[in-house]
Amino acid sequence: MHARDHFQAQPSDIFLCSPLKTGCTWLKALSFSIATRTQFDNSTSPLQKWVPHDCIPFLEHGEYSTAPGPRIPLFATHLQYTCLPKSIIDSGCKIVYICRDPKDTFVSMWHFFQRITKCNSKQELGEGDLIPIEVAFEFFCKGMSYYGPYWEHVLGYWKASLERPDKILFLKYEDMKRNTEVCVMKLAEFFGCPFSLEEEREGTVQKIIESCSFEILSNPEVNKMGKLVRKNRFVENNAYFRKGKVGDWRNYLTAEMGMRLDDIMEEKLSGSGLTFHISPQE
Ligand code: PAP
Repeated sequence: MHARDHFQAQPSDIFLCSPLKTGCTWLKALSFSIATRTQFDNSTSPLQKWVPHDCIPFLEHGEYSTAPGPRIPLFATHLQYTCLPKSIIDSGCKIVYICRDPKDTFVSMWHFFQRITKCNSKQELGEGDLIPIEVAFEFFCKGMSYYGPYWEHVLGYWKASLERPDKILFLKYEDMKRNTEVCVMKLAEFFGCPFSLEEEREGTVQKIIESCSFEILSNPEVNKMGKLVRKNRFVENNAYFRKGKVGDWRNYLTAEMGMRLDDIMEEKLSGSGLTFHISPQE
């Protein structure tokens, strides 16, 4: 509501949108590196001292006016498409959306909530500990989830991307894992700053991919030891870097739970052309 009432998008602004836990941190790091590649190299990159969430601020909580990172026309949000501030659509801003297999998304979210701690709480346990995974799974399947039901979130952006493919780039975490290079090239083109032949020859694309890989990105001190404080809660930055794997849900959900969520998604997405079929090898 704050962003809706106060945020005024400029036509050149680009928005990175996602449900929770679908690869936003990674997408922010890649996008930031692509957009600022002529200003910074690996050693001078603000990603060395700021967590990606501080390099590209969220619209939520009005963070865009207080984020410590350098000012670039990139913003992020977890809001559903229909909840975006009107000026983003009216100004014809570009949007990159990333989503993920809902089973892995749910498992990632469940873990993450256990890492959220109240600032003045003496409790060692995070709030998520209060909810067993089976109970949380029921909520997720019923659509009770942060930023709304998962299927509504993806469908809103999916339909908009079909209507305005020049303005909305729709990505999946699994595709980005499988072929990061193609996604990075697509992102650069979409941002309006494609890689030149010289940059390709010099390996700029590979350098960006490498610097944003799970292993490297999770390594700077700020991402190992830093904290993100939000109102009366905080999260250690290393909670944004758990495993970064496709198919980790198998370690936490039964096959039946997996099938149930697949069935729900199939029903909710039917006729849309969007699917989340992931091959077992992944
Ligand atoms: P957010 O919604 O709180 O911003 P987000 O970054 O979207 O979280 O998702 C976090 C997931 O991305 C984590 O997945 P996991 O719990 O299944 O491990 C996190 O590990 C993963 N992730 C973070 N950085 C990277 C990266 N560089 N490459 C691949 N995956 C990553």
